Amino acid sequence: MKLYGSRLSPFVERVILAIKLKGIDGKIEHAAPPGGMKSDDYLAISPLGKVPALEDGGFCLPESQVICDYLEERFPEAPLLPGDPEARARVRLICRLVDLYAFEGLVPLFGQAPLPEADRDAALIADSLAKLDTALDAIEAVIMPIGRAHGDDWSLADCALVPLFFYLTLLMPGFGADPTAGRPKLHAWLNAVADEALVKESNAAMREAVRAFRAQG
Ligand SMILES: N[C@@H](CCC(=O)N[C@@H](CS)C(=O)NCC(=O)O)C(=O)O
Repeated sequence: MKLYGSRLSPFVERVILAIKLKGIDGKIEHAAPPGGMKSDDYLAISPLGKVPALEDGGFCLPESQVICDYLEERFPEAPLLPGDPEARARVRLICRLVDLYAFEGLVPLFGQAPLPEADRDAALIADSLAKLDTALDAIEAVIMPIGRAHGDDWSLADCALVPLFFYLTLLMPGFGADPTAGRPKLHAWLNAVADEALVKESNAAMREAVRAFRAQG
């Protein structure tokens, strides 16, 4: 199986975390999109020209959460969805809140962060931070109070939250905001997972990818 995309992308990183938690690293070859993200070759693999995409034999699959769901069914050992319907729904809800609402708030901050204060778009930033507040409050309402996102075991919710929080903690302080302020459950979750080897390795790999990206200028 081939996974396209680098660890600069929080969407690629979500899939990499699922792969590591499932212990299937050995089955996965990592690759850059052939000819670039908008090349004909890569558009045949990922019609929107985005990363990640997974290739499994002749089957090509874009969209990080759909890839994670596919891996969950393809490799049911080391499950990343709990057995109980309510707990499964909580995990899926966190993934959905991350995808539909948190990234909507985060994405504009990528463009604003490198700009000098005077060149920043204050209205866009205020709108982004408000969207992030709404998304993070919704996640705070559903996340479990201790341990991993849904309790004792790793789940697809952690795979979605770890790379999201890498970028939130990197970018939000530069705009005077803190992603866990007033959100005790998310604060506890972040503290609990930050000490895990899996998360340390993920954060280090993403930091290095950001450094390399910035060094390109
Ligand atoms: N909803 C998609 C988002 C993927 C996405 O936006 N990937 C970015 C990299 S972080 C990308 O490929 N951007 C290139 C582009 O939009 O042209 C997923 O979950 O996989």
